[in-house]
Amino acid sequence: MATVRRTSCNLCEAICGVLVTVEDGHVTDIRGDEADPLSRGHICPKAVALRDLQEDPDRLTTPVRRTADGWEELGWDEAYELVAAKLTEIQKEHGKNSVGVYLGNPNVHSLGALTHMPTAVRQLGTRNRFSATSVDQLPHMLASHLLYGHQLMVPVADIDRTSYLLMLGANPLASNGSMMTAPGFGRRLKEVQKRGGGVVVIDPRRSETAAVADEHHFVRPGTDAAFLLALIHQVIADGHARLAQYVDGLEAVTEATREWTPERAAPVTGIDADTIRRIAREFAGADKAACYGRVGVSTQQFGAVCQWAVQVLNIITGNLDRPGGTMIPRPAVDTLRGIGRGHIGVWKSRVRGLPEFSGELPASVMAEEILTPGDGQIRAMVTIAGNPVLSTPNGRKLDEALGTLDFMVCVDPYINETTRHADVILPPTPPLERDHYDLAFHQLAVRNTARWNDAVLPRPPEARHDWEIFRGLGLALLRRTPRSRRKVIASARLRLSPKRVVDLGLRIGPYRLSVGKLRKSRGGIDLGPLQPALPGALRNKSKRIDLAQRMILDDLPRLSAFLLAGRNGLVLIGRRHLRSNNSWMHNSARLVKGKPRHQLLMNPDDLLSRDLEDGQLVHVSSAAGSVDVEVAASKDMMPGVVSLPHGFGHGRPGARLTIANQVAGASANDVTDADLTDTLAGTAALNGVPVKVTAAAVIG
Ligand SMILES: Nc1nc2c(c(=O)[nH]1)N[C@H]1C(S)=C(S)[C@@H](COP(=O)(O)OP(=O)(O)OC[C@H]3O[C@@H](n4cnc5c(=O)[nH]c(N)nc54)[C@H](O)[C@@H]3O)O[C@H]1N2
Ligand SMILES: Nc1nc2c(c(=O)[nH]1)N[C@H]1C(S)=C(S)[C@@H](COP(=O)(O)OP(=O)(O)OC[C@H]3O[C@@H](n4cnc5c(=O)[nH]c(N)nc54)[C@H](O)[C@@H]3O)O[C@H]1N2
Ligand code: SF4
Ligand SMILES: [Mo]
Repeated sequence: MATVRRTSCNLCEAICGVLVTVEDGHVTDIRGDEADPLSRGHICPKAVALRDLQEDPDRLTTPVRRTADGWEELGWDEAYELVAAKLTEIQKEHGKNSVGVYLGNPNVHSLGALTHMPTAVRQLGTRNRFSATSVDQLPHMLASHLLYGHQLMVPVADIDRTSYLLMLGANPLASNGSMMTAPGFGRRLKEVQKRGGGVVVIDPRRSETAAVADEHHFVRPGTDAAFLLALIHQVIADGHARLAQYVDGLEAVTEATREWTPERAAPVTGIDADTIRRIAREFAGADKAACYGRVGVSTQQFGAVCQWAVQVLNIITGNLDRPGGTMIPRPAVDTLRGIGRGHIGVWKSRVRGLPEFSGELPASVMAEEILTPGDGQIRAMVTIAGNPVLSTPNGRKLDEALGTLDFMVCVDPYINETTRHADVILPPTPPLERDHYDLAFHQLAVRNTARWNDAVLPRPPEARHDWEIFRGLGLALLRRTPRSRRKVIASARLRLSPKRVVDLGLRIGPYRLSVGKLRKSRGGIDLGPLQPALPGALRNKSKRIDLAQRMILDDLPRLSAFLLAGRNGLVLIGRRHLRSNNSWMHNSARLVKGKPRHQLLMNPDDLLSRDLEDGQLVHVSSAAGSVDVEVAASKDMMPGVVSLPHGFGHGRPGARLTIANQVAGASANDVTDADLTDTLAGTAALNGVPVKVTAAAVIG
């Protein structure tokens, strides 16, 4: 008999409500849930892959251990004991920091990981913690920490009410939006236009989003900071800056941006001065405007300056905290409460001296921390929901480094490019077998809503949820530590179920909800549009916003020097595709079907001047490494810029994934350079990597 169950897709930040049809224990259909107050029926092709994940023969369901004769299954309790014993032994001999941890992207999409993983990881007490944050949204978090007193208080563009949206380095038509939960982003953009509003996209590639915008301007990768500073300069010069009474520091910003004129920005960015001036005036003049910058302006050498400047532009034009501008969501569980306000530079990485941010070191230093001998060298790694061999810069070097470890454990359902180095792999249940409440993305959503989802399918008896794995591992580690109050609290935390944690959070949250109340609602509860919340919601002690952040202003001379040095050759940037999800799910044939999309995109003039032809195999090389990949001519590329998607380039020996042809190709991160970072906070500069492109050598 067929039953239809409600849940949400957690594959990206849009958290769409979906209806899943189950017949005889198998999923037979997945569609959008019209009753969902946030997603209103929207889904994308990735949702069908939820079903493929469920039935995927490549997916592990029980722990495995590496032996001389290959992978061997083992029991859960045995696995926890083995892992805890090994990690404790290595730490006893070489110190706490000898164990490194990488936390990958899917952790933020899993309720059980968010409720239980931090407690388990804390038991390791290591400073060598890394995560996808430093190859992603770190600059947003730094800007929020500095300006609003909390790393996760990130204002979102109020897209449903705005009349002018300026987007830099974001392609929501492929990504479905990020650091901004707005399911059906494309439809919401159209609604902006229907209301008579304008959408302006700044991107070195005429992306899918640029194609539907009212205006698109190419920008030289990594130079957006000059564009944004010029906008700020112009708004101030025109006398259009209007500050809320709780904002300070305009004088210092005026002074710091005095020289950053549109005329100065024009030659370096490639956007002419009149256009910059016009955009500044339209932005300041719009009755409601929002500036939003995403991955393209975060994972570059001046990501922190960019994200600060995005905020400053919104603040000085009076758009922060007003409907149609940028606003701070108020989710039913106050996620910020349980998470620290953030800190930077409290310690530095051992080898290169890059700063920690909120307890994590930049992923760019991971390989060198494993490979460089000495006190504090990493000898064992724990990876949780991450595939850093494909996802972090200079992945080849990391790949080699992982091969030298004394021990590695991965919490991951697949044997892939990274986990093939593991000694033990602990696979969690797939999304449809788990309960879900979205702790992360309601905090970034363009409308306040709340939804609890019971698991659609039962967990098979031999499988474990991720939170059960963290409980098992955490308790096994705790058994090896002396008695303390801290230990008692940690054990108690690990024993609570995620449902209990969410229920408590809902009850003490701003709307006094409960799991029971949410369960009774069809598709979730609508808590209404975003509401003004400042200055009350600010988490810094002064309850004021200081625009003049020393750390950022002191970084401007580095920006000047970078721009002055100029660049002649090609630079590499990244991209995403709708039918591809970071470094995984490429074994879902239904998801990745269609035309190949692994190619290096290059402007036809750049091909011509190098005597290269559309479709041929080319050699792409940087200071860090090289790949051979097919090139595709594309007029959508800015001259001088080439683009490769990340997460491709599977098929390393030992990985056990049935990858479809469409995602063959090469890993962009075999070319990106771990030495190229935004030194201010250590974010990887994955965009704007200087490269050479030549014909690939013909073998044979
Ligand atoms: N060149 C370049 N590199 C990039 C980017 C780019 O734009 N360009 N983008 C960066 C960004 S924004 C990010 S977020 C990172 C992402 O990079 P990662 O942090 O590596 O995350 P994913 O690529 O999503 O890898 C997912 C891993 O988690 C496993 N997994 C999937 N679901 C679960 C689960 O529920 N539980 C557990 N335990 N494991 C699971 C998968 O098998 C896979 O190994 O890549 C970054 N790398
Ligand atoms: N289908 C799908 N959806 C996803 C993902 C996925 O892999 N597949 N990944 C998810 C993750 S982890 C994230 S973080 C989000 C990211 O979501 P987005 O930020 O929307 O990411 P992208 O689609 O990579 O878009 C980045 C854009 O920045 C441009 N760009 C590159 N360099 C520069 C630059 O220097 N300046 C400017 N102005 N632009 C630049 C690129 O051309 C590209 O169009 O997407 C999420 N959603
Ligand atoms: S946009 Fe697609 S992948 Fe993202 S949550 Fe919705 S259905 Fe899932
Ligand atoms: Mo990301």
